[in-house]
Amino acid sequence: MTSTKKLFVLLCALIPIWIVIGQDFTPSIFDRNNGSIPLNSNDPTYDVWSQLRDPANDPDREPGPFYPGRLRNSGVQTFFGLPIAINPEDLTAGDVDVAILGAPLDMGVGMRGAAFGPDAIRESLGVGGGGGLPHMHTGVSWKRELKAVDYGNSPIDRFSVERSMPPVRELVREIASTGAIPIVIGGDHSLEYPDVAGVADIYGKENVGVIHFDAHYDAASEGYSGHLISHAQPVFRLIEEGHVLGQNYIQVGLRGYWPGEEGFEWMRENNFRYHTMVEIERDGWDVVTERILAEANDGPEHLYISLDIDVLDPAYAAGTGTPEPGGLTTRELYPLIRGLCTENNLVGFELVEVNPLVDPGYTTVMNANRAVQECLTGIAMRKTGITDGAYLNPLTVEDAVPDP
Ligand SMILES: [Mn+2]
Repeated sequence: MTSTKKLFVLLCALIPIWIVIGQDFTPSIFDRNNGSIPLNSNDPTYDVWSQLRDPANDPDREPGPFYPGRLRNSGVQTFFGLPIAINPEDLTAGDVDVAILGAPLDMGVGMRGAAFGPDAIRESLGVGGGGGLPHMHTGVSWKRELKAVDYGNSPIDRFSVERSMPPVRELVREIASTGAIPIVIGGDHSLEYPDVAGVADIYGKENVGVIHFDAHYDAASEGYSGHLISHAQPVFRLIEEGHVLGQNYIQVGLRGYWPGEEGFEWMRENNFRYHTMVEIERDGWDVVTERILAEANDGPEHLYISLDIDVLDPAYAAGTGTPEPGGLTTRELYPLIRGLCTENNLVGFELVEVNPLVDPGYTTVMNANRAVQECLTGIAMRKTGITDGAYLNPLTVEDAVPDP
């Protein structure tokens, strides 16, 4: 063998060794035990906003809300038959009090359907209030008192809850920056994270208190099911990131089997105030209502309400992703929502977890529609100068029925 051939054979023998030495032993994303799929922020589709159409060739129009209908209940369907606004200039020009934003996101609940929530609420126009007649309990017509608009839907990345958070937060912030109250119609409860953070972006971290109606506490940590955000986690993120102080976080309606001991300990460590159905069973709804109204007044001057429809008993709201028996009735929930929205400086409201696909009786959509209108009525009462959340219409009760 020539020396050249010997060298060649030696080199060939070394190749497998080089291959082994040259291997990168950092965990692969497909590694069974160490896998992770980090978000690729360099991906051209990462930013949902970048996929929006170019409005450069749209016809010029004066800023301000506009009606998409021809006659009432015809044309393009909007929330409660309201006019449309699509940018902050419209809100400012129209001196808008309330802008209702749809957020069709349901990957965070792990069940298809809540993404149909916004359009189901738009289509449920017939559930009273649409025509602007006064609310019988209060004599106030929110449609006459408030300038409210449909702000369209948020862009959503249907394959990623994480990627959908920034556009929702930006739109909520945009509405709040004009002084209008954002009302977000979900969508699943992941939305509470961008909704409350977007409001806190305007009013300041720790300057907003939250009343959270829910059967569940939704404060699972970052490690929950390996996800960073889902409908089980928004509260944890809001507290850990410092948007809301625990002592200003008030929960209503907890029941069933979640959280367990660990979750209650976390809430206590963070000075949460919570009202379980156990407390309501022991002390009665009226007593607990008084406590909640008092606590709402004992906190920051700005209040946000998060309404997970599953706080209602499934008899009233079976059309939801995680129903839990033993909940509130509509007759308990409505006056409290109305009272909170009347007595407090409300800076945001969300309705989440309505799933029309499992709502065959239409019950959930109907009751959810009315819950939003109870809040709108409260905001309108406040605007007309009524400060008592328990105020009732003299025409329908005080003058007609003698005091007991
Ligand atoms: Mn929830």
